[in-house]
Amino acid sequence: MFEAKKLPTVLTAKELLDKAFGRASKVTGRTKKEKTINKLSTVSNVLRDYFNKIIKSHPSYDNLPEFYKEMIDITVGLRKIKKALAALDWANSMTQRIITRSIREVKAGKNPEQVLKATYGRIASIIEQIDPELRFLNDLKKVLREIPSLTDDPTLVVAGYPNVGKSSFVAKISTVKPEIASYPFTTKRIYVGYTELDGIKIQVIDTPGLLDRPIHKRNEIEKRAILCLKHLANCILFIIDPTETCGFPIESQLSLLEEIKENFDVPIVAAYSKADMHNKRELPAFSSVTGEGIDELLKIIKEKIGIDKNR
Ligand SMILES: Nc1nc2c(ncn2[C@@H]2O[C@H](COP(=O)(O)OP(=O)(O)OP(=O)(O)O)[C@@H](O)[C@H]2O)c(=O)[nH]1
Ligand SMILES: [Mg+2]
Repeated sequence: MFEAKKLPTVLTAKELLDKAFGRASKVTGRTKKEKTINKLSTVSNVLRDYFNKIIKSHPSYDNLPEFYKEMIDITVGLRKIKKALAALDWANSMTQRIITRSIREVKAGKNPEQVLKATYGRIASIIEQIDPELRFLNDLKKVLREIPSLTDDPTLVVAGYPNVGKSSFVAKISTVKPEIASYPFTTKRIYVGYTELDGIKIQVIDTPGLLDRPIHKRNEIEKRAILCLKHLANCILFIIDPTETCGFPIESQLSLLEEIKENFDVPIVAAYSKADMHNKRELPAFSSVTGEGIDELLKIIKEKIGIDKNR
């Protein structure tokens, strides 16, 4: 699985030049000519190793799971990342070509000091040209780190209006304390819990702010974020609070359910929450307070997730 944590910090143009020229300044040689050649080789090695390290540290974005691809695209743009990496690749081959040519000139008898000065100047100008890309790649690391790390386990997405009892349900069924991550592009948080059904690990995701209001009223970014749950969900649990203590009439809750049905083609299980407060049983009803109905609900979910496991 892709781990943004493993991406290295990216130096700015100035820092990278300081690193390369600094290393070269410590190099010696028996003659001026030899010393210059050694310095140029050092700069060449430092830059080549550096660029290769950064470029290799990135995954093949096209091959990432759809969820991540979509998340990254919404957040920073895949094209922008590819362009930045291509710029580094360009700077890498340009600087290598310049240094190779300069070494040849020194070997052929050109004034070593003049060649070194001119070469440093040209290298600096190339590296400075890609300063925005270097900075972008460094910021990217911070942004990508915020994307929730999810597993490939069968996934249940929990939906429903605010206060219907989504988080209580996730907390109730989780064998470990749910992890909290945030979507990088909003202040919205995502809660990821795990439970086990007959030995199968199930990832349970609570997405406050996403599937808790009419989709058609959302802005474009939110719509894309909602749709990106498509790549993730094997099943959606839609929680309805028939007591309306959540503050939303049951009609609104049902029409959101309809909308989610139209937008997602995964199995959807609708259930009543807060079963300790009412006697409605047209749908599976559960209580996160008393635990009533939870096992039965999980059984239904397990069957539904099982149907769609081969994605
Ligand atoms: N009596 C009773 N109260 C519940 C139950 N589940 C949740 N609640 C209460 O309902 C309120 C909302 O529960 P949450 O789990 O935070 O609801 P939520 O859907 O996650 O809400 P948002 O995160 O705001 O969307 C809280 O005050 C809970 O204590 C239940 O099974 N029975
Ligand atoms: Mg919640």
